[in-house]
Amino acid sequence: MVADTAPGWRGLCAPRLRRGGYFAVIAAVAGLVTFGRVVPALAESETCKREIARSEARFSRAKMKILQKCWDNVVADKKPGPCPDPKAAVRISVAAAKMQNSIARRCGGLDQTCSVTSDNDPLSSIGWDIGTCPNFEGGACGNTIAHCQHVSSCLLCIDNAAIDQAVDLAYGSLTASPSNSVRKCQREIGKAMSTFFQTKSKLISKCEDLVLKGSYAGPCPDARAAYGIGLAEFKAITKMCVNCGGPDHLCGTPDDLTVGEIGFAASCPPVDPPGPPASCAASIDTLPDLISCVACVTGFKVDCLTAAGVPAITTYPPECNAALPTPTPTLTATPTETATPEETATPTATPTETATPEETATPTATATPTETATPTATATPTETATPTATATPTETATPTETATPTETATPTATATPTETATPTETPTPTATATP
Ligand SMILES: [Ca+2]
Ligand SMILES: [Ca+2]
Repeated sequence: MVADTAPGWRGLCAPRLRRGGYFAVIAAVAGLVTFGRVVPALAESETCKREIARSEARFSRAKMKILQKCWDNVVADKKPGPCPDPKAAVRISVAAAKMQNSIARRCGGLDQTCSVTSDNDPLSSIGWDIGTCPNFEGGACGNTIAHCQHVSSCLLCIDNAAIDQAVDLAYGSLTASPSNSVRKCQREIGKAMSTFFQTKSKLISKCEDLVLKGSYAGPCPDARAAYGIGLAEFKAITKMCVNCGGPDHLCGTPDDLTVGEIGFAASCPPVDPPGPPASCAASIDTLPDLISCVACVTGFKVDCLTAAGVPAITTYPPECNAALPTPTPTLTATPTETATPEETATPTATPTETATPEETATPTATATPTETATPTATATPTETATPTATATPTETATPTETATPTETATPTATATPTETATPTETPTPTATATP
């Protein structure tokens, strides 16, 4: 199944690009007729397509960051939780409205309104003539797509579902702890997750934008992005190991914080990242299990979200809409998510949209350890430190983090992605639990 999807994931760029070329020819001819003026339809369609992809990625990153910061304050005992708190909820609503507005502006024609369709970029011209939203994990994101406002609704729904799940995974099961070192570890897990999400999203989006505007044939991620993604994942794993791995700052050694001390789901959600890597499903018994799960699931989210935004150049991987056997714990209360205001200036009020009201989930109790404010000096001491986080696995043979793209000697801080480097992109360690 995985092998089957890989070609689809990559393969559709060529025909779409050819179509872009076709339009370019039309534009050129029409341009002659109109005395050198470029036919706006092409430029607008391309602008619209790119704006959809860009604004989706921007929203997903904004929401991730807002929730992560909110939860970070909760774990640090600076705020009571749960998240999003009212302030975070407003910020998320604003980000959602921004996305809707920018799509309406770029895709809605002269009136900049999606629901008045006569002047819109036709959905077929932007690759969004897909009928219905491709959904996420068998959820509720299957709305009809008849115009660009429905595109916004679709992407917001998918983004919300995916990010809520990733955030729940990182923060939703944390054990309340008076220990500064435990809390530091807990905070670092969420932070590393969010940072990896941001970086991977940016890299893939950048690549996709090149494809959308016709300056790169695809597929995405290209080698450069893949290297950057591998490096970002490696850094995330290293950070988590440094902060959760106990005095030796290594994962898979006896002094690690235990899963019980940290608090985490008993098993990793069985999401299946598009392409070669296997399902993230695994029982979470050790710190390496936990870290592998966070990295795997986070990578999966970005793969799906970045694909959802660009139907013109890639098919939505079927893995992204595979229903999960067990509903993931929904601990992020998100009571206000529904706010996402309708786009303005809609003369013919389309009452259908009511963006994603299903968000109101159980506001269950979360970490919020009470005593000792001491905000745990999360100095993140060793950014560079121990790039060989598991180089010395010592006993217990846990294969853990070693899968990272190390082969190319000391990735450390130098970044400078040398295209050659291991375009593996999915170093997720898949720690085989060795109880
Ligand atoms: Ca319009
Ligand atoms: Ca350790």
